[in-house]
Amino acid sequence: MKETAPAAIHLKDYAPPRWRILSVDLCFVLDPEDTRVRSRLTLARNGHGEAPLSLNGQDLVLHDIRLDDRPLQPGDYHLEGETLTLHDLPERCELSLETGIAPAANTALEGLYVSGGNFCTQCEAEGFRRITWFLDRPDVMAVYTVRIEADKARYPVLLSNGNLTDSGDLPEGRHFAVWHDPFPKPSYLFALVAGDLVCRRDGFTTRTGREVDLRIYVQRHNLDKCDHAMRSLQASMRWDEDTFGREYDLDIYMIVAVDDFNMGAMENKGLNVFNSKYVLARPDTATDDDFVAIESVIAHEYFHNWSGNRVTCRDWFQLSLKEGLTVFRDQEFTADQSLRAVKRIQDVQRLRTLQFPEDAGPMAHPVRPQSYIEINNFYTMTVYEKGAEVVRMIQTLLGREGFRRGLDLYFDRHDGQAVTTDDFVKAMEDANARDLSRFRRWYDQAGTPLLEATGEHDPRTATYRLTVRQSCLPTKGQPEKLPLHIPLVMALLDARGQEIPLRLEGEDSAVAGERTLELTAPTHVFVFQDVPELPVPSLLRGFSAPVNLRFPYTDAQLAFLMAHDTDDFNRWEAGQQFALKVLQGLIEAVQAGQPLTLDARFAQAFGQVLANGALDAALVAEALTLPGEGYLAEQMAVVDVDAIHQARQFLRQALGAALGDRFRAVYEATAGAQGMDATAMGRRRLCNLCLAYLCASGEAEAVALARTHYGSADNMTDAMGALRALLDCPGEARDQALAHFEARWRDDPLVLDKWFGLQAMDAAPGALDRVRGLMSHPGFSIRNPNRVRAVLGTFAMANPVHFHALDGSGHGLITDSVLELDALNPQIAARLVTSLSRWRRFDEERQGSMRRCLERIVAHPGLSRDVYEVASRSLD
Ligand code: LYS
Repeated sequence: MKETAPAAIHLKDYAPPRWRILSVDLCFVLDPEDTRVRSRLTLARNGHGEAPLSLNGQDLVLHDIRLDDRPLQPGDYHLEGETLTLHDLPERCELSLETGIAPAANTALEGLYVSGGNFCTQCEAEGFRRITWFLDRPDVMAVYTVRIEADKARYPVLLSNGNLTDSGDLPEGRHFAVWHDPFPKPSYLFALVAGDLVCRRDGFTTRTGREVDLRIYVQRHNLDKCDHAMRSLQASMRWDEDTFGREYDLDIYMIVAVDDFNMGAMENKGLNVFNSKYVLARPDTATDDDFVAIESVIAHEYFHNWSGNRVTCRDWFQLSLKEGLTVFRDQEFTADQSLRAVKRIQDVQRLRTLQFPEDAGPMAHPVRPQSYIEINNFYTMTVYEKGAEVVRMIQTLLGREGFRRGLDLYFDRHDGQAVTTDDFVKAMEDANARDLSRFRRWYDQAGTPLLEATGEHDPRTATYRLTVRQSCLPTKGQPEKLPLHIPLVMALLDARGQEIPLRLEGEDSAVAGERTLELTAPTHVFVFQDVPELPVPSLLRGFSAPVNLRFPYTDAQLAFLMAHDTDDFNRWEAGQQFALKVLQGLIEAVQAGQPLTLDARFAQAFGQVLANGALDAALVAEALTLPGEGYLAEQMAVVDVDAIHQARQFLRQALGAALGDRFRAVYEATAGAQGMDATAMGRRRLCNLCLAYLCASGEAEAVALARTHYGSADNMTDAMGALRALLDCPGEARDQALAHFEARWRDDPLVLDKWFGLQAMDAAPGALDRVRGLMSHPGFSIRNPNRVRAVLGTFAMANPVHFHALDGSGHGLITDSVLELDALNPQIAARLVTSLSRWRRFDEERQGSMRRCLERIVAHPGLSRDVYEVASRSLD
């Protein structure tokens, strides 16, 4: 056990800063082993009092310190642990510091580090304190001027935030650049890049005529993979003007792609730093999903310029203020670029498979957490994705126009400030004269609410009574849950699938179409008038709230909704619920040792979707994708990974066999789609899905088809589609294709990650040895986060049968890796630990194995705060 557990930080202890930093002058003399950072801070006391100045710093060597140009002696300041304290300062002063750091030795990838021989930074949340002593908190905003000096041949490109104001040569082959950012910003938005990079340039004219120079910096050999990122940036800029009236504010916008990056990307003012995975793409190297992901991450970081940079967070508990809002904005952007319903389906799938489990496990926390040990652990699905759902519900309650009014007021009122989620909701209330006080509970209450609905039809009075009850299970520290304000979008369908005009008891006239019911109490009863026959309710349309919904639908009603619901999302959802029922039956059969049979009604409903030529291909593909193993696990009292896998594989194989001719016909009809538009992408998706169903049978003919599909693929989507399909068919075709892929893409790390990932998720026997083999492959490096995610992350998250092998070998492998990683990169190590945190959900043997692994982690000497927090919380 740790001798002294790291301390938690609490929201209730927030206090405004005692000092302000009016301006920052930085000078970097770059050297991989010993970089010198000279900083000059103009400080002013904030309010009255005598408070000392306490600066944050981590892994820094202090070489020099001066107050108003007077050198200080060790007795004049106090340096302890990660704090530098100065007492008895005047109201205003200038502090000059020289610190030494070692970027090449920085494997945590926070602060200033080296990737691919180039310098880059990552400062959110608390990386700036690894660069120099500072008030490293988001409510301290300052104007930065940054001078960079480096060897000119090795580091021809020198970048920082804002505008370039000076540059030139220095003696001994060195050069310099000076950047000035006129917008006051918190330290987490600081960035510096220096290296041997080339850039793809283009431009954008804003609606008020500002010419913006757009640049994407990459390593030379990647210059031909920037077109898509550039187009995505331009589209984002245009969309934010058109949709939310937000315009860009500097003369230059730069994006830099780096190979070693802990997260997706970072919105540093005017100088985004990106994981290269979210920049580089050519149709032959990146899948359609990659293209879409790049577009959305580029948009996300761009949208942060308003929702994050112009208006930022007061403290890190408010993280969702910028992330939830910005995810909502990027989701809307993507929906407008493609098919809205498909985007919604995918976002909901993500939420259910990744956020719902988080909300039901030991790491559960509200959208605005109340405490943390390490803030990096709170860049979560809850803060991001549930946070976006909360913003979406506000839009549903206020309507699009009302939401836009609220957002305008929020930006107007708080431009240049560091604020809270309360300020955001307040702006929404004020702009719409609405009371959202009960709604605010969404920010403070963890857990996924459950809605239980029932309907009763009375033919005598022609009324339909819809009763809806809300509840939420306790989560850690929150035994009692209060009722939330939940928008329930719904309609009633008649026997022909038409929406029945809705008139509630006490209303004068009926309104056609759907309506939004507002739930605020534990139970509501809605009595609809003039409903002559028993309707089928279509509830929670578009997934209008992040909840679990239960309604006792019969199979026949689900099949009816699958075919007729006028809401695209709910038509998909009915299919998912039907599939879930069928799969649950199969899981029980596996557990009872009974033979498995295909449900005829389900197969028929499934086949009808496949045959429905009126539907968009992308939507058909979503409808034909069975709920994932993780989602199925969530529905079980005790997770049985083997039964889940067998049941799901059986259903895929049985559907593939029963509907073989139709899958084949749709395969032929959709094959060979050209182009990168949403229609072509939808066709490729459906085509590859058909191939996967055909291959699930393992029949020689299907394997041959997959082999040809791979051989003739002229794009990465089809190549990967073939490989995925072949994963179910052990044998020569599969081995040859995998070997060919490796040989072809050995030198492209992003493509090779796909090859690593595919094999890590392979459920065939021998997975542990395969994963060990991948880890000793020359291309594997435990220091590269993308590679770790591709191999270890995929194994832990997407190969449940082997990760949870009964002998504990999978858990052991991940535990060993966590401990090895923790010494290098605590953030990535902590992410991996979450795969063990839900041990209570399993049978006794697996519980024991996972618990012992967590105990082994917590007992490890010198553990990081990051890993300690996740492992210890999982245990208590
Ligand atoms: N703010 C970044 C984003 O756009 C992520 C930063 C991660 C910091 N640990 O999501």
